[in-house]
Amino acid sequence: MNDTINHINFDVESIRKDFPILNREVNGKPLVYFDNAATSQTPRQVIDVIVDYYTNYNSNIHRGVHSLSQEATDLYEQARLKIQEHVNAKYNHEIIFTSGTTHGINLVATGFSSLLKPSDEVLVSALEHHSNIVPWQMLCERTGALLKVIPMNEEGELVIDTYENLLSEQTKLVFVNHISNALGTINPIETIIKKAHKVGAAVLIDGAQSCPHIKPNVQELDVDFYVTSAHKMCGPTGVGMLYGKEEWLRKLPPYQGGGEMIAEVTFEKTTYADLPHKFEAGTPNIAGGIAFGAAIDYMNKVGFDVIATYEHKLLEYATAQLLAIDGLKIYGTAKEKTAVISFNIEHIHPYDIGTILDKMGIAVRTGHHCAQPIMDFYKIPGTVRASFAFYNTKAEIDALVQGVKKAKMMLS
Ligand code: C6P
Repeated sequence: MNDTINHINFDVESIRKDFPILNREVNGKPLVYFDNAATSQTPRQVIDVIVDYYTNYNSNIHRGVHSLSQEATDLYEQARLKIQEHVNAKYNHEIIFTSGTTHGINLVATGFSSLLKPSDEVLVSALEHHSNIVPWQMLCERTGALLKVIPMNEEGELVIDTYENLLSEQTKLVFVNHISNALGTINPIETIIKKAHKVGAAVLIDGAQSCPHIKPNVQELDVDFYVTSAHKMCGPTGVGMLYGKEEWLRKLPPYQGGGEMIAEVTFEKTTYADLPHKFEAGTPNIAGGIAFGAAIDYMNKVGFDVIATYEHKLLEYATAQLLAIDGLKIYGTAKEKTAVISFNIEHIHPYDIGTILDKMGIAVRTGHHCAQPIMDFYKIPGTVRASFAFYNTKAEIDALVQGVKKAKMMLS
């Protein structure tokens, strides 16, 4: 049956059949999974790829002349090409496999240690996840560079006028997320990148929350670094990617030393492998990398345009329904936002609401969402966060709204 939420003709029931976990019950109730911003669910098509790897060609890559190793290497490198195509990178060697967004950011932040001096400045946005704050603070501690913050407003949008004033010839790096995990705000990264480049600063975009909803075009954006995690977009945990412009990846030193990242090793001197292997020391998450490619295939088959339109309808519907609950406040009301609703109910702790919802089989995240500065801005300990994906339904939102009403009654 099609979900005709506001006349969108999207066969969500057929999509849901791809996700085995959506059939399970939690606490005796059908699972309603609204914690997609933490990690998305995995379709059978991706699970099968992982099972196939361990069943049929489990072996190390780039090392063996034997057939299994070559099969695994071919499929792993095909996955790199899928990621390249997905983000429209110019070269496949600009795609570095990582263990996820956090790894990608740390790789770049560590690499900049030798490129910054104490008079340099780096800009971070007020809307960042801790992963896009702490590595840069550590970089500033190492180099003496100054960390400045692009402020946010009450709606959860960045204040671009102030950003412009913060930029100067001292600014060497700007790092902003494409979409805020805590509020769902879509940041104006095109403008942010253009303005940073005018003063000669490089830009890293944290795409952990954008890749499930938007196909980024790194060449059109002219972004220097773009990072994401496969597990936010129907792929497995423990794998992700760093896109870096070739010139930057050549400039940065290797992040880790080890096997496969070298050209030649003697006790006197080691020379490094060319890109992308210079940044890929050790045995990677091979099944994960191949499954990352399968997840991209799956999402492309569903279609990013359809996903964005459908999820937006879910967002509009859920926002209206939740706002009708007396005392409920939504944090993050940006004009441009994805399907994330962060909310609180007057005088009730978010954790208590989350716990009661769980008893009803409804999974949401509660707390600061690894974005404590945002919670400090609103002077709250945390929020309840419901984050939607294209396999969620209007009926599930109705269940959430009923659940929140019940939780409010029990806790007031
Ligand atoms: N946010 C959330 O519940 P990793 O853990 O490396 O895959 O992703 C880190 C990360 C970085 N940036 C943003 C914007 C993110 O949302 C996340 C992960 C999850 O919001 C888990 S904390």
